[in-house]
Amino acid sequence: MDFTGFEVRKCPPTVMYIPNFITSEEEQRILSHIERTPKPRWTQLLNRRLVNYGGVPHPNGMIAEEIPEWLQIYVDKVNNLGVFESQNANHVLVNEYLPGQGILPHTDGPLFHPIISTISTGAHTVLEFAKREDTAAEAEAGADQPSEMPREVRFKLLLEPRSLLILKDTLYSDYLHAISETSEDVLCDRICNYDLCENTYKIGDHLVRRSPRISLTIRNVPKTSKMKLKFC
Ligand SMILES: O=C(O)CCC(=O)C(=O)O
Repeated sequence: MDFTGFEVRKCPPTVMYIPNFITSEEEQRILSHIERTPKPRWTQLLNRRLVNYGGVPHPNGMIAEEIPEWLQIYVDKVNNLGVFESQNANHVLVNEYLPGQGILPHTDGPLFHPIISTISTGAHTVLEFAKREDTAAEAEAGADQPSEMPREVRFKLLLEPRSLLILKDTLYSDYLHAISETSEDVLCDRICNYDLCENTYKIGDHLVRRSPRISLTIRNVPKTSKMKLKFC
């Protein structure tokens, strides 16, 4: 796919934002599958809950598991765009955020091929970016080792429901991303993808109330292994 028209030009390379990547019917189907996810499948964190599909990424290699068909459809849809170049996505992280919840500044770290694709469903959010300090801790960081250091937010992206976001290059390697723990977002001039959004927004004191949001972060985990069964 030619992404030229979807590149967010006002931030460092490379961000692609595709509004309405999925239809409302597809969004509803995803939300109803997620709603039916058994409670024990969820990992409850302080500020969100999540489910891994495809396996749990690990430095020794992810033990690959089959992604359910209802979800594989969207992994294929992203793979078919050629997002992961010569690779294919093999992992989906489902995050659920209630109003007031978010994710601390982090990089996705070395367990993933350095390209992130995220489908947003349910509601919007605002993703914030800060420049990474060049510390060994941050170089090794992942979403499980976030940074609580106060940092200057350099720019933001408004992620509307049904959109696809792709992050790679300098933006993957040199920037932390985060979602503030707030119940409403201010549409400020640091949001740099208004021109690509589905809707027209008014910059100013306009506040947008958050509702529950489910994100599907679709990535490639290069190091995988098959489950070894040991018989004695
Ligand atoms: O929910 C999102 O859009 C971001 C998720 C994320 O950054 C992560 O899980 O590492």
